[in-house]
Amino acid sequence: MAVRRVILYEAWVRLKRRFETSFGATRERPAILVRVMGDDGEEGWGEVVAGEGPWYSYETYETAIHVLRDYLIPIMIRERAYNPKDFIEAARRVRGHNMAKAGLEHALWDLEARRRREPLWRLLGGVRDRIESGVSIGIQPSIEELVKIVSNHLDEGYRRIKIKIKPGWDLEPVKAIRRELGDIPLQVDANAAYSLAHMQTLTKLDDYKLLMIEQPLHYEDLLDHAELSRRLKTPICLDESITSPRRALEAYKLDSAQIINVKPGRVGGHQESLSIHRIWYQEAGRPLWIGGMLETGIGRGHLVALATLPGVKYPNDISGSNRYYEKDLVEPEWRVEGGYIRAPERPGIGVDPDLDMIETLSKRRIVVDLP
Ligand code: OSB
Ligand code: MG
Repeated sequence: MAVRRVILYEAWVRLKRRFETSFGATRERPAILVRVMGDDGEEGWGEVVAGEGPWYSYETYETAIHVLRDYLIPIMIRERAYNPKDFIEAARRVRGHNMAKAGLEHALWDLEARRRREPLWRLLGGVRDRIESGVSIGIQPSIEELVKIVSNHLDEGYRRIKIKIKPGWDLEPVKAIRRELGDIPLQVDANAAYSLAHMQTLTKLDDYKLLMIEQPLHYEDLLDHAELSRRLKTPICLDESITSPRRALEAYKLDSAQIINVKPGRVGGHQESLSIHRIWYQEAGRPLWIGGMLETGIGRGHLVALATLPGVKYPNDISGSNRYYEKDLVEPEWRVEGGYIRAPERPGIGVDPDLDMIETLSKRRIVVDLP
């Protein structure tokens, strides 16, 4: 079975609240949606998680559109690589641009699962029908505000709190949360804002019984993280530094981290995520969890599917639609109940894109009809 048309939508969505990390803040953001339409009338959807600017990674929504339109879609067509595994093999010629690759690969996975009338999570090898939901909280204007937000999310049932930190917003917020809210499941994410020169602060953070410290050091580093791992009791979790299965293997061999956050966009899609799962969990026996990039409900569906894998041992950065958006782009919206999101039994990602809403929010639409 083949694909007859691909549509890229540049939809602009507005977060309920501004989301600030050590690398910048965002409120209005582009969601690049990839729609593949099969010759059998079935279709599949993916989402490119590249941001407006090259802050989290070098990719931006514009580079992703360029690479998809001018390289990845033509490669898919030329090689007739319409199933996700063939596509990702053919796409290896393109170096990097993992978020662009993942957007199209995910759409092909969703198409494949819908054609088989199977939930995507089962096709990927998932083993649970609900996933643990955590919440990632940006840097706030004040400690009081932060504590209030954390407390509200705990009341909503979220099973773990992650707060963003940066030099100057680290010990005080953590101390305040511990003082006000006690021994809650808490972790921090620095998005690469520190170096080994910050050892004093990092050592103090080590005393707060955090579940983990996520990506404290440089975004490409493995060596300094290995050094830091040896010096702290708190587990180190890598995010930005793990961009491929090869990097995961290196991180294991160097002991750079005890845990990794797998974001399929960052590593080039589901197939690459499964390879990382094999290396990190099945071979090395280490735990992982699934990270997020403030996706709309479409990208979130792909995250939910991956979070059913057996190596996922911590709550994920996969929250309910209402934590991000006034109204999500999918029906039904993603809901957290008692701290969990149900993995849908419906085929594919298990939710349907709201086409009217997507058309309305799209500033640009690129249609590629296959010959
Ligand atoms: O580092 O995990 C991160 C959002 C954008 C860019 C990087 C990160 C994040 C998050 C949000 O932490 C997680 C979510 O989607 O809820
Ligand atoms: Mg992170």
